[in-house]
Amino acid sequence: MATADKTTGSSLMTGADILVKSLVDHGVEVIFAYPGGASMPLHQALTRYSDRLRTILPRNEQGGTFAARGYARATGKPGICMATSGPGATNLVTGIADAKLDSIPIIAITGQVPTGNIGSDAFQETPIVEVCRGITKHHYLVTNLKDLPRIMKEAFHIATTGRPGPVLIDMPKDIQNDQCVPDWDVEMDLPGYHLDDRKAQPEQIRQLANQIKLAKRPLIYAGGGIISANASGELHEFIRKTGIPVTMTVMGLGAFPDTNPLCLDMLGMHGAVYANWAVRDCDLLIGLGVRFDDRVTGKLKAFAKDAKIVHVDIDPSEINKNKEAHLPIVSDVKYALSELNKVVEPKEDIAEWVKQCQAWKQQHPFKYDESFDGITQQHAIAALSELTQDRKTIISVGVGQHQMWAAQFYKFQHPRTFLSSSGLGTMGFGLPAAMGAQAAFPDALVVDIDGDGSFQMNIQELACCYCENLPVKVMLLNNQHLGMVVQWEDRFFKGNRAHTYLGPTHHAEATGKGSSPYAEERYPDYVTIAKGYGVGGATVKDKSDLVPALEEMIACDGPFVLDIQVPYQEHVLPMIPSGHTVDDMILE
Ligand SMILES: Cc1ncc(C[n+]2csc(CCOP(=O)(O)OP(=O)(O)O)c2C)c(N)n1
Ligand SMILES: [Mg+2]
Repeated sequence: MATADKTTGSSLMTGADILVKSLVDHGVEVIFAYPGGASMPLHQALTRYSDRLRTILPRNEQGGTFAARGYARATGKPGICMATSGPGATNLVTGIADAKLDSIPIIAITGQVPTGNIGSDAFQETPIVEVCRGITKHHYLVTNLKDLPRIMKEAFHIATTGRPGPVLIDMPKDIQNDQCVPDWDVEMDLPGYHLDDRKAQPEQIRQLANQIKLAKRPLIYAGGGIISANASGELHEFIRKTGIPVTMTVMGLGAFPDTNPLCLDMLGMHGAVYANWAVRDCDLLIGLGVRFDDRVTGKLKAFAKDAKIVHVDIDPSEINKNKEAHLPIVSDVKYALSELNKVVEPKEDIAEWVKQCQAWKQQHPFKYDESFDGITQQHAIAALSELTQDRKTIISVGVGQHQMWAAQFYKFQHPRTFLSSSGLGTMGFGLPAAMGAQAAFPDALVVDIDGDGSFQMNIQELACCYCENLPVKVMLLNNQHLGMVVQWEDRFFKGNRAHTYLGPTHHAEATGKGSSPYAEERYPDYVTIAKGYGVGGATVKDKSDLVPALEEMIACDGPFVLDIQVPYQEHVLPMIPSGHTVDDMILE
Protein backbone atom coordinates (compact mmCIF):
# COMPACT_ATOMS: atom_id res chain seq x y z
CA MET A 1 0.00 0.00 0.00
CA ALA A 2 1.55 3.30 -1.03
CA THR A 3 1.61 6.14 1.41
CA ALA A 4 -0.47 8.95 0.09
CA ASP A 5 0.89 12.44 -0.08
CA LYS A 6 -1.74 14.12 2.05
CA THR A 7 -0.72 17.66 1.18
CA THR A 8 -0.90 17.57 -2.58
CA GLY A 9 -2.51 14.24 -3.21
CA SER A 10 -0.55 14.06 -6.44
CA SER A 11 1.30 10.82 -5.79
CA LEU A 12 0.09 7.28 -6.12
CA MET A 13 -2.73 6.62 -3.66
CA THR A 14 -4.85 3.64 -2.80
CA GLY A 15 -8.56 3.73 -3.46
CA ALA A 16 -9.22 3.70 0.27
CA ASP A 17 -7.02 6.74 0.80
CA ILE A 18 -8.58 8.57 -2.12
CA LEU A 19 -12.03 7.99 -0.67
CA VAL A 20 -11.08 9.12 2.81
CA LYS A 21 -9.08 12.13 1.64
CA SER A 22 -12.02 13.10 -0.48
CA LEU A 23 -14.28 13.03 2.60
CA VAL A 24 -11.83 15.30 4.40
CA ASP A 25 -11.63 17.64 1.41
CA HIS A 26 -15.41 17.88 1.37
CA GLY A 27 -15.34 19.13 4.95
CA VAL A 28 -16.46 15.93 6.63
CA GLU A 29 -15.53 15.92 10.32
CA VAL A 30 -17.33 12.82 11.57
CA ILE A 31 -18.05 9.40 10.07
CA PHE A 32 -20.08 6.63 11.68
CA ALA A 33 -18.39 3.45 10.50
CA TYR A 34 -18.50 -0.23 11.43
CA PRO A 35 -15.76 -2.41 9.96
CA GLY A 36 -15.61 -5.83 8.37
CA GLY A 37 -13.54 -7.84 5.91
CA ALA A 38 -14.62 -5.93 2.84
CA SER A 39 -14.12 -2.48 4.35
CA MET A 40 -10.88 -2.96 6.28
CA PRO A 41 -8.72 -0.99 3.86
CA LEU A 42 -11.13 1.93 4.26
CA HIS A 43 -10.86 1.72 8.04
CA GLN A 44 -7.07 1.53 7.82
CA ALA A 45 -7.18 4.71 5.75
CA LEU A 46 -9.48 6.36 8.32
CA THR A 47 -6.75 5.91 10.93
CA ARG A 48 -4.35 7.82 8.68
CA TYR A 49 -6.69 10.82 8.65
CA SER A 50 -7.78 10.62 12.27
CA ASP A 51 -6.40 14.09 13.05
CA ARG A 52 -9.00 15.60 10.73
CA LEU A 53 -11.79 13.08 10.60
CA ARG A 54 -13.35 11.50 13.67
CA THR A 55 -14.52 7.93 13.25
CA ILE A 56 -17.31 6.89 15.59
CA LEU A 57 -18.05 3.20 16.01
CA PRO A 58 -21.78 2.56 16.37
CA ARG A 59 -22.78 -0.84 17.77
CA ASN A 60 -24.97 -1.70 14.82
CA GLU A 61 -24.71 -0.30 11.30
CA GLN A 62 -28.34 0.81 11.52
CA GLY A 63 -27.30 3.00 14.46
CA GLY A 64 -24.62 4.46 12.20
CA THR A 65 -27.13 5.47 9.53
CA PHE A 66 -29.44 7.12 12.05
CA ALA A 67 -26.50 8.88 13.66
CA ALA A 68 -25.48 10.21 10.23
CA ARG A 69 -29.08 11.26 9.66
CA GLY A 70 -29.27 12.99 13.06
CA TYR A 71 -25.97 14.72 12.37
CA ALA A 72 -27.22 15.90 8.97
CA ARG A 73 -30.54 17.24 10.26
CA ALA A 74 -28.97 18.98 13.23
CA THR A 75 -26.20 20.64 11.19
CA GLY A 76 -27.47 20.98 7.63
CA LYS A 77 -24.30 19.21 6.46
CA PRO A 78 -24.28 15.75 4.91
CA GLY A 79 -24.02 12.83 7.36
CA ILE A 80 -21.65 10.00 6.50
CA CYS A 81 -21.83 6.34 7.45
CA MET A 82 -19.93 3.26 6.38
CA ALA A 83 -20.35 -0.50 6.58
CA THR A 84 -18.79 -3.66 5.28
CA SER A 85 -20.37 -5.78 2.52
CA GLY A 86 -23.21 -8.27 2.97
CA PRO A 87 -24.82 -8.03 6.41
CA GLY A 88 -23.09 -4.74 7.18
CA ALA A 89 -24.53 -3.24 4.04
CA THR A 90 -28.03 -4.65 4.55
CA ASN A 91 -28.03 -3.23 8.08
CA LEU A 92 -27.86 0.20 6.42
CA VAL A 93 -30.97 -0.32 4.34
CA THR A 94 -33.56 0.95 6.83
CA GLY A 95 -31.55 4.08 7.56
CA ILE A 96 -31.12 4.81 3.88
CA ALA A 97 -34.86 4.40 3.26
CA ASP A 98 -35.49 6.62 6.24
CA ALA A 99 -33.24 9.38 4.89
CA LYS A 100 -34.93 9.11 1.50
CA LEU A 101 -38.43 9.63 2.86
CA ASP A 102 -37.40 12.60 5.00
CA SER A 103 -35.11 14.11 2.32
CA ILE A 104 -32.01 14.03 4.50
CA PRO A 105 -28.56 14.25 2.90
CA ILE A 106 -26.51 11.23 3.88
CA ILE A 107 -23.74 9.40 2.08
CA ALA A 108 -23.57 5.69 2.83
CA ILE A 109 -20.37 3.90 1.90
CA THR A 110 -20.22 0.12 1.71
CA GLY A 111 -17.40 -2.32 1.21
CA GLN A 112 -18.09 -4.86 -1.51
CA VAL A 113 -16.49 -8.16 -2.49
CA PRO A 114 -13.73 -7.80 -5.11
CA THR A 115 -14.99 -6.94 -8.60
CA GLY A 116 -13.95 -10.35 -9.93
CA ASN A 117 -16.21 -12.07 -7.42
CA ILE A 118 -19.31 -9.92 -7.86
CA GLY A 119 -22.26 -12.06 -8.89
CA SER A 120 -20.76 -15.31 -7.62
CA ASP A 121 -22.52 -15.36 -4.22
CA ALA A 122 -19.14 -14.78 -2.66
CA PHE A 123 -18.84 -14.70 1.12
CA GLN A 124 -20.71 -11.66 2.43
CA GLU A 125 -21.84 -10.55 -0.99
CA THR A 126 -25.13 -8.70 -1.35
CA PRO A 127 -25.99 -6.64 -4.42
CA ILE A 128 -26.50 -3.59 -2.24
CA VAL A 129 -26.87 -1.18 -5.14
CA GLU A 130 -29.72 -3.32 -6.46
CA VAL A 131 -31.24 -3.61 -3.00
CA CYS A 132 -31.15 0.16 -2.51
CA ARG A 133 -32.08 1.28 -6.02
CA GLY A 134 -35.52 2.50 -5.03
CA ILE A 135 -34.52 4.09 -1.73
CA THR A 136 -31.52 6.20 -2.71
CA LYS A 137 -31.40 9.50 -4.53
CA HIS A 138 -28.45 8.06 -6.40
CA HIS A 139 -26.07 5.11 -6.09
CA TYR A 140 -22.67 4.03 -7.36
CA LEU A 141 -20.80 0.77 -7.70
CA VAL A 142 -17.19 1.81 -8.20
CA THR A 143 -15.60 -0.45 -10.83
CA ASN A 144 -12.69 1.73 -11.92
CA LEU A 145 -10.56 3.55 -9.37
CA LYS A 146 -9.97 6.46 -11.75
CA ASP A 147 -13.69 7.32 -11.42
CA LEU A 148 -13.56 7.72 -7.66
CA PRO A 149 -12.72 11.45 -7.28
CA ARG A 150 -15.54 12.27 -9.71
CA ILE A 151 -17.95 9.93 -7.94
CA MET A 152 -17.17 11.51 -4.58
CA LYS A 153 -17.76 14.99 -5.97
CA GLU A 154 -21.02 13.92 -7.54
CA ALA A 155 -22.16 12.12 -4.39
CA PHE A 156 -21.79 15.23 -2.24
CA HIS A 157 -23.39 17.37 -4.91
CA ILE A 158 -26.39 15.09 -5.36
CA ALA A 159 -26.93 14.41 -1.65
CA THR A 160 -26.97 18.08 -0.71
CA THR A 161 -28.50 19.96 -3.64
CA GLY A 162 -32.05 20.18 -4.92
CA ARG A 163 -34.17 17.94 -2.77
CA PRO A 164 -31.57 16.40 -0.47
CA GLY A 165 -31.37 12.64 -0.05
CA PRO A 166 -29.19 9.59 0.49
CA VAL A 167 -26.43 8.53 -1.91
CA LEU A 168 -24.84 5.08 -1.76
CA ILE A 169 -21.26 4.35 -2.81
CA ASP A 170 -20.39 0.65 -3.04
CA MET A 171 -16.60 0.12 -3.04
CA PRO A 172 -15.27 -3.34 -3.99
CA LYS A 173 -12.28 -4.37 -1.94
CA ASP A 174 -9.86 -4.60 -4.87
CA ILE A 175 -10.72 -1.00 -5.80
CA GLN A 176 -9.96 0.04 -2.21
CA ASN A 177 -6.51 -1.54 -2.56
CA ASP A 178 -5.77 -0.48 -6.16
CA GLN A 179 -3.54 2.50 -6.67
CA CYS A 180 -3.62 5.44 -9.02
CA VAL A 181 -2.65 9.08 -9.20
CA PRO A 182 -6.01 10.75 -8.63
CA ASP A 183 -7.20 13.62 -10.74
CA TRP A 184 -8.81 15.86 -8.12
CA ASP A 185 -9.86 18.48 -10.66
CA VAL A 186 -12.09 16.15 -12.58
CA GLU A 187 -15.45 17.54 -13.68
CA MET A 188 -18.73 16.06 -12.57
CA ASP A 189 -20.64 14.20 -15.22
CA LEU A 190 -24.34 14.46 -14.42
CA PRO A 191 -26.12 15.12 -17.70
CA GLY A 192 -29.59 14.40 -16.32
CA TYR A 193 -29.29 16.42 -13.14
CA HIS A 194 -30.31 20.03 -13.68
CA LEU A 195 -31.22 22.40 -10.89
CA ASP A 196 -30.92 25.75 -12.70
CA ASP A 197 -34.64 25.86 -13.36
CA ARG A 198 -35.67 25.29 -9.74
CA LYS A 199 -36.43 28.94 -9.20
CA ALA A 200 -39.87 30.54 -9.16
CA GLN A 201 -40.50 32.64 -12.27
CA PRO A 202 -41.34 36.33 -11.78
CA GLU A 203 -44.79 35.60 -13.23
CA GLN A 204 -45.39 32.89 -10.63
CA ILE A 205 -44.39 35.22 -7.81
CA ARG A 206 -46.80 37.83 -9.20
CA GLN A 207 -49.59 35.26 -9.35
CA LEU A 208 -48.90 34.11 -5.83
CA ALA A 209 -48.80 37.66 -4.51
CA ASN A 210 -52.09 38.26 -6.28
CA GLN A 211 -53.68 35.15 -4.74
CA ILE A 212 -52.54 36.37 -1.35
CA LYS A 213 -54.07 39.77 -2.02
CA LEU A 214 -57.41 38.21 -2.94
CA ALA A 215 -57.53 35.70 -0.08
CA LYS A 216 -59.76 36.28 2.89
CA ARG A 217 -58.67 33.25 4.89
CA PRO A 218 -55.10 32.39 3.90
CA LEU A 219 -53.03 29.78 5.72
CA ILE A 220 -49.39 28.71 5.39
CA TYR A 221 -48.68 24.96 5.52
CA ALA A 222 -44.93 24.68 6.13
CA GLY A 223 -42.91 21.48 5.96
CA GLY A 224 -39.46 20.00 6.27
CA GLY A 225 -38.44 21.70 3.04
CA ILE A 226 -38.31 25.02 4.89
CA ILE A 227 -35.71 23.54 7.23
CA SER A 228 -33.75 21.73 4.51
CA ALA A 229 -33.59 24.97 2.50
CA ASN A 230 -32.56 27.02 5.55
CA ALA A 231 -35.54 29.20 4.75
CA SER A 232 -36.83 29.68 8.26
CA GLY A 233 -35.68 33.34 8.26
CA GLU A 234 -37.56 33.98 5.01
CA LEU A 235 -40.65 32.28 6.45
CA HIS A 236 -40.51 34.56 9.51
CA GLU A 237 -40.23 37.56 7.24
CA PHE A 238 -43.15 36.42 5.09
CA ILE A 239 -45.34 35.95 8.17
CA ARG A 240 -44.19 39.21 9.74
CA LYS A 241 -44.99 41.11 6.55
CA THR A 242 -48.36 39.55 5.79
CA GLY A 243 -49.70 38.45 9.18
CA ILE A 244 -50.82 35.10 7.72
CA PRO A 245 -51.04 32.26 10.26
CA VAL A 246 -48.92 29.14 9.81
CA THR A 247 -49.23 25.46 10.60
CA MET A 248 -46.36 22.97 10.34
CA THR A 249 -45.83 19.30 9.62
CA VAL A 250 -43.78 17.11 11.98
CA MET A 251 -40.81 17.72 9.68
CA GLY A 252 -41.44 21.46 9.78
CA LEU A 253 -41.54 21.86 13.57
CA GLY A 254 -39.05 24.49 14.68
CA ALA A 255 -39.32 26.40 11.41
CA PHE A 256 -41.49 28.95 13.19
CA PRO A 257 -41.62 29.45 16.96
CA ASP A 258 -44.54 28.15 18.88
CA THR A 259 -44.50 31.30 21.01
CA ASN A 260 -45.65 33.53 18.13
CA PRO A 261 -49.43 34.12 18.18
CA LEU A 262 -49.62 33.38 14.44
CA CYS A 263 -48.27 29.89 15.02
CA LEU A 264 -50.96 27.23 14.76
CA ASP A 265 -48.55 24.40 15.58
CA MET A 266 -48.78 20.97 13.96
CA LEU A 267 -51.54 19.80 11.63
CA GLY A 268 -52.56 16.32 10.57
CA MET A 269 -53.61 13.05 12.16
CA HIS A 270 -52.46 14.06 15.64
CA GLY A 271 -52.26 17.75 14.89
CA ALA A 272 -53.93 20.58 16.75
CA VAL A 273 -57.69 21.05 16.47
CA TYR A 274 -57.10 24.69 15.54
CA ALA A 275 -54.60 23.79 12.80
CA ASN A 276 -56.94 21.25 11.23
CA TRP A 277 -59.91 23.57 11.46
CA ALA A 278 -57.88 26.34 9.88
CA VAL A 279 -57.07 23.99 6.98
CA ARG A 280 -60.75 23.07 6.74
CA ASP A 281 -61.87 26.70 6.52
CA CYS A 282 -59.05 28.45 4.69
CA ASP A 283 -59.60 29.83 1.19
CA LEU A 284 -55.90 29.83 0.26
CA LEU A 285 -53.47 27.14 1.41
CA ILE A 286 -49.85 28.02 0.77
CA GLY A 287 -47.86 24.77 0.90
CA LEU A 288 -44.14 25.42 1.34
CA GLY A 289 -41.71 22.49 1.17
CA VAL A 290 -44.42 19.94 1.90
CA ARG A 291 -45.60 16.78 0.22
CA PHE A 292 -49.28 16.41 1.21
CA ASP A 293 -48.48 13.21 3.09
CA ASP A 294 -51.46 11.04 4.04
CA ARG A 295 -50.73 11.56 7.75
CA VAL A 296 -51.28 15.26 7.11
CA THR A 297 -54.19 15.18 4.68
CA GLY A 298 -56.31 12.20 5.67
CA LYS A 299 -58.87 11.80 2.90
CA LEU A 300 -57.36 13.85 0.11
CA LYS A 301 -60.61 15.01 -1.47
CA ALA A 302 -61.75 16.60 1.78
CA PHE A 303 -58.41 18.22 2.64
CA ALA A 304 -58.61 22.01 2.34
CA LYS A 305 -61.54 21.44 0.04
CA ASP A 306 -62.60 25.08 -0.24
CA ALA A 307 -59.12 26.44 -0.75
CA LYS A 308 -57.01 27.42 -3.68
CA ILE A 309 -53.88 25.33 -3.28
CA VAL A 310 -50.44 26.77 -3.81
CA HIS A 311 -47.59 24.26 -3.78
CA VAL A 312 -43.99 25.41 -3.73
CA ASP A 313 -41.46 22.58 -3.85
CA ILE A 314 -38.02 22.05 -5.32
CA ASP A 315 -38.90 18.57 -6.52
CA PRO A 316 -41.19 18.67 -9.57
CA SER A 317 -42.31 15.10 -8.92
CA GLU A 318 -44.01 16.23 -5.71
CA ILE A 319 -46.23 18.69 -7.54
CA ASN A 320 -49.71 17.26 -8.17
CA LYS A 321 -48.57 13.88 -6.81
CA ASN A 322 -51.18 13.71 -4.07
CA LYS A 323 -53.16 16.90 -4.23
CA GLU A 324 -53.63 18.96 -7.34
CA ALA A 325 -52.24 22.48 -7.00
CA HIS A 326 -54.02 25.47 -8.52
CA LEU A 327 -50.72 27.30 -8.49
CA PRO A 328 -47.77 24.90 -8.73
CA ILE A 329 -44.34 26.45 -8.31
CA VAL A 330 -41.22 24.36 -8.74
CA SER A 331 -38.68 26.30 -6.77
CA ASP A 332 -36.14 26.40 -4.04
CA VAL A 333 -38.47 27.57 -1.30
CA LYS A 334 -35.88 29.99 0.10
CA TYR A 335 -35.63 31.72 -3.25
CA ALA A 336 -39.40 31.79 -3.75
CA LEU A 337 -39.99 33.28 -0.31
CA SER A 338 -37.29 35.90 -0.66
CA GLU A 339 -38.76 37.02 -4.00
CA LEU A 340 -42.26 36.99 -2.56
CA ASN A 341 -41.16 39.03 0.44
CA LYS A 342 -40.13 41.83 -1.91
CA VAL A 343 -43.70 42.31 -3.11
CA VAL A 344 -46.17 41.20 -0.44
CA GLU A 345 -48.03 43.68 1.70
CA PRO A 346 -49.69 43.48 5.10
CA LYS A 347 -52.99 41.63 4.94
CA GLU A 348 -55.14 44.06 6.80
CA ASP A 349 -58.33 42.36 5.66
CA ILE A 350 -57.75 39.08 7.51
CA ALA A 351 -58.08 40.31 11.07
CA GLU A 352 -61.34 38.39 11.57
CA TRP A 353 -59.79 35.17 10.25
CA VAL A 354 -56.72 35.47 12.43
CA LYS A 355 -58.94 36.19 15.42
CA GLN A 356 -60.97 33.09 14.63
CA CYS A 357 -57.83 30.91 14.46
CA GLN A 358 -56.55 32.31 17.72
CA ALA A 359 -59.91 31.78 19.41
CA TRP A 360 -59.81 28.11 18.33
CA LYS A 361 -56.30 27.91 19.74
CA GLN A 362 -57.57 29.25 23.07
CA GLN A 363 -60.56 26.95 23.14
CA HIS A 364 -58.89 23.72 22.04
CA PRO A 365 -55.25 23.68 23.12
CA PHE A 366 -53.37 20.37 23.24
CA LYS A 367 -54.42 19.06 26.63
CA TYR A 368 -54.09 16.13 28.98
CA ASP A 369 -55.41 14.96 32.32
CA GLU A 370 -53.38 17.12 34.68
CA SER A 371 -55.18 15.72 37.70
CA PHE A 372 -53.65 12.23 37.28
CA ASP A 373 -51.53 11.71 40.37
CA GLY A 374 -48.72 9.86 38.56
CA ILE A 375 -46.65 11.11 35.62
CA THR A 376 -48.23 11.13 32.20
CA GLN A 377 -46.12 11.23 29.05
CA GLN A 378 -47.46 14.66 28.16
CA HIS A 379 -46.65 16.01 31.61
CA ALA A 380 -43.08 14.71 31.45
CA ILE A 381 -42.50 16.26 28.03
CA ALA A 382 -44.02 19.59 29.05
CA ALA A 383 -41.77 19.61 32.13
CA LEU A 384 -38.68 18.87 30.04
CA SER A 385 -39.69 21.59 27.61
CA GLU A 386 -39.96 24.13 30.40
CA LEU A 387 -36.65 23.13 31.95
CA THR A 388 -34.72 23.38 28.69
CA GLN A 389 -36.13 26.46 26.93
CA ASP A 390 -33.18 28.65 27.85
CA ARG A 391 -30.38 26.46 26.56
CA LYS A 392 -29.38 24.92 23.28
CA THR A 393 -31.36 21.70 23.25
CA ILE A 394 -31.86 19.16 20.50
CA ILE A 395 -34.63 16.62 20.85
CA SER A 396 -34.81 13.27 19.07
CA VAL A 397 -37.63 10.76 19.33
CA GLY A 398 -38.48 7.16 18.60
CA VAL A 399 -41.74 6.31 16.91
CA GLY A 400 -45.06 5.94 18.64
CA GLN A 401 -47.21 7.85 21.07
CA HIS A 402 -44.23 9.49 22.76
CA GLN A 403 -43.14 10.87 19.37
CA MET A 404 -46.50 12.53 18.75
CA TRP A 405 -46.66 13.87 22.30
CA ALA A 406 -43.16 15.29 21.90
CA ALA A 407 -44.37 17.04 18.73
CA GLN A 408 -47.39 18.37 20.64
CA PHE A 409 -45.94 19.33 24.01
CA TYR A 410 -42.29 20.25 23.48
CA LYS A 411 -42.05 23.90 22.46
CA PHE A 412 -39.69 24.02 19.50
CA GLN A 413 -38.36 27.50 18.85
CA HIS A 414 -35.60 26.88 16.32
CA PRO A 415 -35.09 24.87 13.16
CA ARG A 416 -32.93 21.72 13.33
CA THR A 417 -33.81 21.07 16.97
CA PHE A 418 -36.31 18.25 16.41
CA LEU A 419 -35.05 14.98 14.97
CA SER A 420 -37.78 12.55 14.03
CA SER A 421 -38.15 9.62 11.68
CA SER A 422 -41.24 11.09 10.15
CA GLY A 423 -41.91 9.60 6.74
CA LEU A 424 -40.73 6.06 7.40
CA GLY A 425 -41.66 6.10 11.08
CA THR A 426 -38.74 3.94 12.14
CA MET A 427 -38.63 2.75 15.73
CA GLY A 428 -35.08 2.77 17.05
CA PHE A 429 -34.28 6.14 15.51
CA GLY A 430 -34.10 8.22 18.67
CA LEU A 431 -30.93 7.15 20.45
CA PRO A 432 -28.58 6.95 17.45
CA ALA A 433 -30.00 10.17 15.96
CA ALA A 434 -29.25 11.88 19.26
CA MET A 435 -25.71 10.49 19.08
CA GLY A 436 -25.22 12.08 15.68
CA ALA A 437 -26.45 15.46 16.91
CA GLN A 438 -24.28 15.22 20.02
CA ALA A 439 -21.21 14.44 17.90
CA ALA A 440 -21.91 17.64 15.96
CA PHE A 441 -22.64 19.76 19.05
CA PRO A 442 -20.67 18.38 22.00
CA ASP A 443 -21.84 21.17 24.30
CA ALA A 444 -25.54 21.05 23.47
CA LEU A 445 -28.07 19.22 25.58
CA VAL A 446 -29.31 16.36 23.39
CA VAL A 447 -32.29 14.45 24.71
CA ASP A 448 -33.79 11.36 23.15
CA ILE A 449 -37.45 11.31 24.23
CA ASP A 450 -38.01 7.63 23.65
CA GLY A 451 -40.58 4.87 24.02
CA ASP A 452 -39.61 1.57 25.59
CA GLY A 453 -40.29 -0.37 22.39
CA SER A 454 -38.32 2.04 20.21
CA PHE A 455 -35.45 2.33 22.68
CA GLN A 456 -34.91 -1.41 22.67
CA MET A 457 -34.50 -1.45 18.90
CA ASN A 458 -31.14 0.30 19.15
CA ILE A 459 -30.40 0.12 22.87
CA GLN A 460 -26.91 -1.18 22.11
CA GLU A 461 -25.92 2.35 21.14
CA LEU A 462 -25.64 3.16 24.84
CA ALA A 463 -22.23 1.53 24.46
CA CYS A 464 -21.37 3.97 21.68
CA CYS A 465 -22.56 6.91 23.82
CA TYR A 466 -20.36 5.76 26.69
CA CYS A 467 -17.26 4.75 24.75
CA GLU A 468 -17.25 7.72 22.38
CA ASN A 469 -18.02 10.34 25.03
CA LEU A 470 -21.41 11.33 23.71
CA PRO A 471 -23.38 12.51 26.76
CA VAL A 472 -26.82 11.85 25.28
CA LYS A 473 -29.77 11.81 27.69
CA VAL A 474 -32.56 9.30 27.24
CA MET A 475 -35.89 10.35 28.69
CA LEU A 476 -37.64 7.02 28.53
CA LEU A 477 -41.45 7.19 28.58
CA ASN A 478 -41.84 3.66 29.75
CA ASN A 479 -45.44 2.44 29.42
CA GLN A 480 -44.36 -1.20 29.05
CA HIS A 481 -46.29 -1.37 25.79
CA LEU A 482 -46.13 -0.62 22.11
CA GLY A 483 -48.40 2.24 23.03
CA MET A 484 -49.37 3.53 19.61
CA VAL A 485 -50.43 0.08 18.49
CA VAL A 486 -52.27 -0.40 21.78
CA GLN A 487 -54.12 2.83 21.05
CA TRP A 488 -55.24 1.49 17.66
CA GLU A 489 -56.23 -1.80 19.30
CA ASP A 490 -58.34 0.16 21.75
CA ARG A 491 -59.93 2.31 19.09
CA PHE A 492 -60.38 -0.11 16.22
CA PHE A 493 -60.00 -3.68 17.57
CA LYS A 494 -62.08 -3.59 20.76
CA GLY A 495 -58.94 -3.50 22.88
CA ASN A 496 -57.87 -7.03 21.92
CA ARG A 497 -54.15 -7.16 22.75
CA ALA A 498 -52.15 -8.69 19.92
CA HIS A 499 -48.50 -8.82 20.94
CA THR A 500 -48.25 -5.25 22.10
CA TYR A 501 -47.18 -5.88 25.70
CA LEU A 502 -43.42 -5.79 26.19
CA GLY A 503 -43.18 -7.89 29.36
CA PRO A 504 -43.34 -11.68 29.80
CA THR A 505 -46.33 -13.30 28.11
CA HIS A 506 -47.67 -14.75 31.36
CA HIS A 507 -48.35 -11.25 32.74
CA ALA A 508 -51.99 -10.18 32.88
CA GLU A 509 -51.25 -7.18 30.63
CA ALA A 510 -50.19 -9.46 27.78
CA THR A 511 -53.83 -10.35 27.22
CA GLY A 512 -55.21 -6.97 28.21
CA LYS A 513 -56.26 -8.10 31.69
CA GLY A 514 -54.13 -5.70 33.67
CA SER A 515 -56.01 -3.78 36.31
CA SER A 516 -53.78 -0.83 37.17
CA PRO A 517 -52.52 2.15 35.16
CA TYR A 518 -49.09 0.52 35.20
CA ALA A 519 -47.91 -2.99 34.41
CA GLU A 520 -47.77 -4.92 37.69
CA GLU A 521 -44.25 -6.18 37.18
CA ARG A 522 -41.80 -4.03 35.34
CA TYR A 523 -39.59 -5.55 32.70
CA PRO A 524 -36.79 -5.09 31.77
CA ASP A 525 -34.83 -3.16 34.36
CA TYR A 526 -33.51 -0.20 32.38
CA VAL A 527 -31.45 1.23 35.19
CA THR A 528 -29.48 -1.99 35.49
CA ILE A 529 -29.07 -2.10 31.72
CA ALA A 530 -27.82 1.50 31.69
CA LYS A 531 -25.38 0.74 34.48
CA GLY A 532 -24.14 -2.32 32.58
CA TYR A 533 -23.18 0.01 29.75
CA GLY A 534 -21.48 2.39 32.17
CA VAL A 535 -24.26 4.91 31.71
CA GLY A 536 -26.06 6.79 34.49
CA GLY A 537 -29.60 5.69 35.25
CA ALA A 538 -32.54 6.39 37.51
CA THR A 539 -36.19 5.54 37.62
CA VAL A 540 -39.04 7.80 38.66
CA LYS A 541 -42.75 7.24 39.27
CA ASP A 542 -44.07 9.98 41.57
CA LYS A 543 -45.10 13.28 40.08
CA SER A 544 -43.28 15.27 42.74
CA ASP A 545 -40.01 13.52 41.89
CA LEU A 546 -40.14 14.28 38.19
CA VAL A 547 -38.52 17.70 38.03
CA PRO A 548 -35.62 16.81 40.39
CA ALA A 549 -35.07 13.64 38.34
CA LEU A 550 -35.02 15.61 35.09
CA GLU A 551 -32.61 18.07 36.66
CA GLU A 552 -30.32 15.23 37.70
CA MET A 553 -30.45 13.83 34.17
CA ILE A 554 -29.66 17.21 32.58
CA ALA A 555 -26.85 17.92 35.02
CA CYS A 556 -25.15 14.57 34.44
CA ASP A 557 -21.82 14.94 32.61
CA GLY A 558 -22.16 11.72 30.70
CA PRO A 559 -24.96 9.77 29.06
CA PHE A 560 -27.98 9.06 31.24
CA VAL A 561 -31.17 7.01 31.06
CA LEU A 562 -34.14 8.34 33.02
CA ASP A 563 -36.74 5.58 33.14
CA ILE A 564 -40.09 7.29 33.73
CA GLN A 565 -43.00 5.07 34.72
CA VAL A 566 -46.04 6.19 32.79
CA PRO A 567 -49.49 4.65 32.31
CA TYR A 568 -50.37 2.72 29.17
CA GLN A 569 -54.01 3.72 28.87
CA GLU A 570 -53.32 7.21 27.57
CA HIS A 571 -54.30 7.98 23.97
CA VAL A 572 -52.76 10.57 21.69
CA LEU A 573 -55.50 13.07 20.89
CA PRO A 574 -56.81 14.68 18.87
CA MET A 575 -56.87 11.99 16.21
CA ILE A 576 -58.18 11.93 12.68
CA PRO A 577 -58.42 8.22 11.87
CA SER A 578 -56.43 7.16 8.81
CA GLY A 579 -58.18 8.07 5.56
CA HIS A 580 -60.84 10.14 7.32
CA THR A 581 -61.56 13.84 7.38
CA VAL A 582 -61.37 16.70 9.83
CA ASP A 583 -65.05 16.17 10.59
CA ASP A 584 -64.19 12.75 12.04
CA MET A 585 -61.61 14.17 14.42
CA ILE A 586 -61.69 12.40 17.81
CA LEU A 587 -61.29 14.87 20.64
CA GLU A 588 -61.97 12.74 23.72
C1 LIG B 1 -39.22 -0.63 12.99
C2 LIG B 1 -40.68 -0.50 13.29
N1 LIG B 1 -41.40 -1.60 13.59
C3 LIG B 1 -42.73 -1.48 13.86
C4 LIG B 1 -43.34 -0.26 13.83
C5 LIG B 1 -44.84 -0.13 14.13
N2 LIG B 1 -45.07 0.70 15.33
C6 LIG B 1 -45.36 2.01 15.27
S1 LIG B 1 -45.47 2.73 16.77
C7 LIG B 1 -45.16 1.28 17.55
C8 LIG B 1 -45.11 1.21 19.05
C9 LIG B 1 -43.97 1.98 19.61
O1 LIG B 1 -43.81 1.66 20.97
P1 LIG B 1 -42.90 2.54 21.91
O2 LIG B 1 -41.61 2.81 21.27
O3 LIG B 1 -42.86 1.90 23.24
O4 LIG B 1 -43.69 3.92 21.94
P2 LIG B 1 -45.09 4.28 22.62
O5 LIG B 1 -46.11 4.26 21.51
O6 LIG B 1 -45.38 3.26 23.66
O7 LIG B 1 -44.89 5.65 23.16
C10 LIG B 1 -44.98 0.24 16.62
C11 LIG B 1 -44.76 -1.16 16.97
C12 LIG B 1 -42.54 0.84 13.49
N3 LIG B 1 -43.04 2.08 13.39
N4 LIG B 1 -41.21 0.71 13.26
MG1 LIG C 1 -44.05 2.14 24.92
